[in-house]
Amino acid sequence: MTGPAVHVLNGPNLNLLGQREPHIYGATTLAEVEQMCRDAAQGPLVFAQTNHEGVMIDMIHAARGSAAGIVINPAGWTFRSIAIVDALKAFAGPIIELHISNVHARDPIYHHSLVSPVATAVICGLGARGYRVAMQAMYGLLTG
Ligand code: CA2
Repeated sequence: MTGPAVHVLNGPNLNLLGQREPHIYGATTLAEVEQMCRDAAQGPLVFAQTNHEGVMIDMIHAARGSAAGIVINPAGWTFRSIAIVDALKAFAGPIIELHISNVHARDPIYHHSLVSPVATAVICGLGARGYRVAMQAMYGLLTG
């Protein structure tokens, strides 16, 4: 484990992944997503989920000291939280915003992300495998 550290941060309700609404979010659980990320990791990996906005802000601040890059699924905060956006602005490394579903094919309330302007890249609509793609993309960004 000599590569750069990556933090994969997941927002509200994603603990329910694989247990509810599989027609939208698929059948893969968050534990399986974590394993997928660990299998793809080329260095230290922090994988976390929280339903609490302040906890997520603390996690983003913690990443400032220890992560080379952040993959974040901000879930419902994507469309609402200036505080999450402000925290991400203070992170110097690459940020990949990830959504399991294709948010643009959904209801208009999911169309305008506040996070995208501060993200390096955005991945959506690939289902849980988007996390694997995000991990590969992140190492590409970090190692050139
Ligand atoms: O597609 C995504 O990954 C989302 O970030 C998921 C969020 C939604 O607000 C975003 O617009 C798109 C919702 C996460 C809810 O997760 C659940 C998972 C399983 C069952 C119920 C909710």
